[in-house]
Order: sequence, then C-alpha cells, then structure tokens
Amino acid sequence: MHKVHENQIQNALIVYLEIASFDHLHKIENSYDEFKSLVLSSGTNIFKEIIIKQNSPTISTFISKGKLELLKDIASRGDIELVIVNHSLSASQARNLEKILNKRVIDKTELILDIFATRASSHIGKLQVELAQLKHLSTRLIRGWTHLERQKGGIGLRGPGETQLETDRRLIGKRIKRLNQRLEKSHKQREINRYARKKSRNELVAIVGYTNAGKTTLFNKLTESNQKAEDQLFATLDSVTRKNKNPIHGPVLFSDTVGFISELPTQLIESFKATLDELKSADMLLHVVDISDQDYKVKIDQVNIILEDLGVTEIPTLIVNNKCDAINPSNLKELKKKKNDEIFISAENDNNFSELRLKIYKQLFNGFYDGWISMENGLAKERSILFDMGCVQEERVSNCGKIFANIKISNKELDRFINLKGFELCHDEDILLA
Ligand SMILES: Nc1nc2c(ncn2[C@@H]2O[C@H](COP(=O)(O)OP(=O)(O)OP(=O)(O)O)[C@@H](O)[C@H]2O)c(=O)[nH]1
Ligand SMILES: [Mg+2]
Repeated sequence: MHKVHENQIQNALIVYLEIASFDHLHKIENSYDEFKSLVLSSGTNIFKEIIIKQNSPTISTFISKGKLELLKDIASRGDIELVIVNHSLSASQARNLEKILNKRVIDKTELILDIFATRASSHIGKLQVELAQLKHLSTRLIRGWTHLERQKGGIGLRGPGETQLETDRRLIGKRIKRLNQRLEKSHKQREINRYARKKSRNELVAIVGYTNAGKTTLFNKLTESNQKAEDQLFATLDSVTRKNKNPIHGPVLFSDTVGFISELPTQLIESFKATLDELKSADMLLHVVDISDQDYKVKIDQVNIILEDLGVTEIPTLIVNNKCDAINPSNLKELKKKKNDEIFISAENDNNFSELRLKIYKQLFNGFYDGWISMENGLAKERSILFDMGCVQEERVSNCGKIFANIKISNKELDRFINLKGFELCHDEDILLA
C-alpha cells in the first residue's frame, strides 16, 4: 500500500482540477482549500502546485490529453516524487496517469487513507485503517492494478504456478479475513464496556462533526482533558470517552470522535463503522460546526448524510456553532437570530459554556429539581447514594431523626427516589417547622 511519507518527507506536485461541468456541491466537495489542507495534513512537501481548468473529466485519464502533456513536462522537472490529484480516480485512470507521467499518482481517497494510516495510534484504529487500505487495494487489484508487481517480495510468499496477481489477491483476502476477526474481538470488548456504562447510568454525549470543526477543543474544555487538537484534518482518529467534570450536572460521559469529510472513502466508513457504532448508543449528539467556514452549510449536509448512513438520526442532536470569535459580530447576531434553537460558542476562547451545558442537561435529564427533600431514617442507603452523586447541598436532621436535605438533582435521577416510601419533596416552610 502507498505510504506518502514513511520516513522522509516527499516532494509532491499537487494538481488541482477545477471541472466546470460539475455542480456547485461537487465543486465545494473538491475545493482548493480542503484539498490543500489534506495535502498539508499528510505531511507531504508541496513542491509545486498547478491548477487546471477543464470542462469535464475524460474517461481514461480524468485529465484531458492537452493538459496532460503540460503536466508531464512539469512532473519530469525537479525532484518531484509523486503527483497528488484532488479527485477520486478510478483504478484505470490512476494506472494510466502513472504510466504517462511516470510518477506515483495519489488520488483523494488514497490521500485520506494515508493520513488515517499515519494518525492511527490505538490497536483498534490501526486495524481499521489497515483493513480499509487492503479493501481499497483489492478493488485496484481486481481491475488489474500492477503496483504490487513492481514491489515483488513485499507482500509475502508466492505459490507455484500462480500469477502474481492471483497470489496477491489471495493473500490480501486472507489478511482481510484475519483483520476482521481481530477487529471483532476488540469490538466485543467495547460492547462489554458499553454495557457497563449503561448499567452505571451514565449518559453518553457524542461529539460529531466535520473534520477541523473544533470537536476535540470542545471535548477538552468540557472534560478538562488534554487531547491533541490541531489545525490539521483528522487530528483525531480514535474515539475517546471521558467523564464530565462538572459534578452538579449529573453522570455524563462525553465522547470525541473521528471527523467526517465529504467523500469519506467508503472503505474507511466501513472499517470505522464498528467504532462509529458506538454513536448508536449515545443519548445525545453534539454536532459541532465551524461557523467561520464559508462552506459550513455544505459541511453540515455532508455530516448529516454520514449520520444517516450510520443510522443515528433518531438521536437528539444539538448543533453547536463553533469559532464564533472568528466571524464578525454583526454576522453573528444575524445568525443567532436565524438559528435560535442552536448554540453559539467559541470552544477555544470562551470558557463559559453554561448555555450549552444547560441545553445538554435539559435534554438528558429533563431539567433539575433544586430544593429540599425529606427522608425517613430507614433510607440510609439512599442518603449515601445522594451524597455519592454530589447532589446534597445542605443537610439537617430533625429531633426525631428525620433527614432534610437540600439537593440539586436532575429530574431523571430524582425519578429513582420519588416513589420510595419515606422519601418526599418538601417546601422550605416544612424545614422551618422541623
Ligand atoms: N478561532 C477559533 N479556532 C478554534 C476554535 N475551536 C477550535 N479551533 C481551532 O480549530 C482547529 C481544529 O480544532 P480541533 O479541536 O482539533 O478540531 P477537530 O474537530 O477535533 O478536528 P479533527 O479531529 O481533525 O477532525 C485547531 O487549530 C483549533 O485551535 C474556536 O472556537 N475559535
Ligand atoms: Mg479532533
């Protein structure tokens, strides 16, 4: 499989193709800015970049013949080691381009796969990326990809009498099977963890959104964590789940997830599906949007498409418009007026997330009870649960041993106690009488 940068940084010619016949959406999906961010995130050195305007893609090489001559000329100069194209190419298009340019050609899918490959750090993440890479590779093999033939010996032993291609395909098939088995095992463990969470009554809030929207920055603030947040695409690959640090808000876990991108390679979605399956068990989604991005609307749609694909559209979702510091105040005012059921924050500069937290807790716990309760002295166990939960703000004991406690608790949690014999909500006056 291609590795754009295994040890050393490679010099790339990046080719940005603007296709006039593509519709608006398709153009944004392949925007120059996003493409450049992807290339930079992969750690490749942009040796030269070229913008090509073309009416429509050609079948055999995507790039038109005339432009290809020009490109060939540029690619043959200097120290260019590979050519990166801002579209997804078919196997034969990529192969034909490589033949003509005599350079390795990386398309958008491979670029994303490569970024994932270098970012994956957990056991499960690495397996998922390898699986996606192999699946991608096998589609290329089926159509007669010749890369492996060039790196003979790289992939393993060869059976007698078989062609290189058949052997490669068989070995890849085997490896895919083994990876699937190992992944299944890891996911079983995760399922057990998920079950434990349900049992412990923790609510799960998953943070989702387009890559680079600020998910990790928000996650860090909400959970006082220190995950890597960077101005890079796909800084986060592995989901991380942490407990909320604000105790009065009840037992909430926040989960930071891998960012989405338009045209996320299908092999990646498939491989990550099991991890993303965790989203299904979330009680709420925070969809983080970079509101300072001029293409934010398209990106919201792209994220929604993926959420739909993952089957999580039923989960209550709150749109969190982030990076409000980066847009002009009058625009912000307008946007707030238009989207009054959404939240506007700056995860980086603004520590005051009280409105956000309030919305979350309202959704999860159906609001709060903040007041006095009384408990007969037989309810010692319940009393200690309330203390453990950090709900008790003040406590008084009457002469006859009845306990009065001033608690702040979510209505959902309160439900556990409300029907117990000897447990009652009371008014402040009752306390005075006690
Ligand atoms: N101006 C501004 N920048 C922000 C804000 N929040 C995050 N950023 C920046 O946006 C970049 C991406 O932030 P991350 O938190 O890594 O974004 P992410 O959504 O986790 O990205 P991936 O994990 O790569 O998908 C970083 O450079 C952050 O510093 C904000 O409120 N305002
Ligand atoms: Mg992140």
